[in-house]
Amino acid sequence: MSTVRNDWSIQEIENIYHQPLLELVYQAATVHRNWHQPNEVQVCTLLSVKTGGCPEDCSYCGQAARYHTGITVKSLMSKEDVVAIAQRAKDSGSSRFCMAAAWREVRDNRDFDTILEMVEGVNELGLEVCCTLGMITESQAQRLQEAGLYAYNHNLDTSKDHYKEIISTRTFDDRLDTLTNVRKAGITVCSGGIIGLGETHEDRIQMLHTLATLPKHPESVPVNALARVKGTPLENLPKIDSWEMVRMIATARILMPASMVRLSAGRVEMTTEEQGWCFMAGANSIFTSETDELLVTPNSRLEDDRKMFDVLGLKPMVKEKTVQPNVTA
Ligand code: SAM
Ligand code: DTB
Ligand code: SF4
Repeated sequence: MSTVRNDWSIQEIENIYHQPLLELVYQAATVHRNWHQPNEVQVCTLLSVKTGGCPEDCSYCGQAARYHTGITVKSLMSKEDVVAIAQRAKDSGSSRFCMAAAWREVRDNRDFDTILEMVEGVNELGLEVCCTLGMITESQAQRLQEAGLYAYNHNLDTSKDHYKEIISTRTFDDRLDTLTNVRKAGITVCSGGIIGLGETHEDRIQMLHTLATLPKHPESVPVNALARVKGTPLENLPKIDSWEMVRMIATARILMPASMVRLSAGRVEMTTEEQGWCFMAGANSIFTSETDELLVTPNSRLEDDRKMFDVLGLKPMVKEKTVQPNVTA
């Protein structure tokens, strides 16, 4: 029987992660079928509501002001524009809308008031509203919750050990503090990471261990492959092999059976076959966007995603449900 466990040991995760790939995928697909409808994939629309000019030094990120990445910096969008995009996203089959801002942290100023209005407006459309705005305090989380925020995205990105090689302007523990603030406010947690940052298998296992031993698993776990952005310190790292994504997704699925596992950055460089393996391994959520860009890097086109869903026999999930296992043996 598959139950939700928060007491995984590193050794257990190593044993799962390092299995022969087909064994691992079979095990993950079995867990997936016990907990989810395998033909349903959550479609989340991602929108960058404030782009670039970020003071942080995340070495993977095209939006950090200190790297010369040539992106167009944009100040905070208007509530009206954002709600109009959210409406179109809903009309094209999205059930979640995620607004991202290139901020280190939220400040209690007029921009935050505008974000709160955006959350209210998008929530009124009946979409699950998600934000990713950097670090937030407990009272900011509370205000977001009161405005109707459903989920907050805040990734651990990598292991605690590897974190300091990637970012120096904040710590891994700062990330965990924000996740605690989000939980205290009763907002669901979206937290995952990136592979391809020059980390070892051990780092990936450590990151999954941190996520899977939180007091409550994140309701969503995005698995990103590094989108290599010219001008960032990591621009020349090798492209991640899709089997690495499959292995990561399958392990996440087994460790956190009730969570949504999102095949996030990196899809644009994957074929339908490669993405199909990720869905087989338990991914059940994707990001789309109106502009075919995730934030500042290319994403798969909506039209191609529709074709992929047809080929693989997938359909957009209407709304994330409170998941109950459908078998007990
Ligand atoms: N500024 C906020 C923060 O960092 O928490 C919110 C937006 S930030 C762009 C959200 C997440 O996107 C990061 O934590 C990281 O996991 C992911 N991300 C950013 N750039 C990426 C890249 N080039 N490739 C893959 N994932 C990336
Ligand atoms: C997440 O885990 N991935 C998304 C979202 N959360 C905010 C962002 C991916 C960014 C990819 C690179 C870019 O376009 O900037
Ligand atoms: Fe800023 Fe977020 Fe990019 Fe880091 S990942 S540089 S905090 S936008």
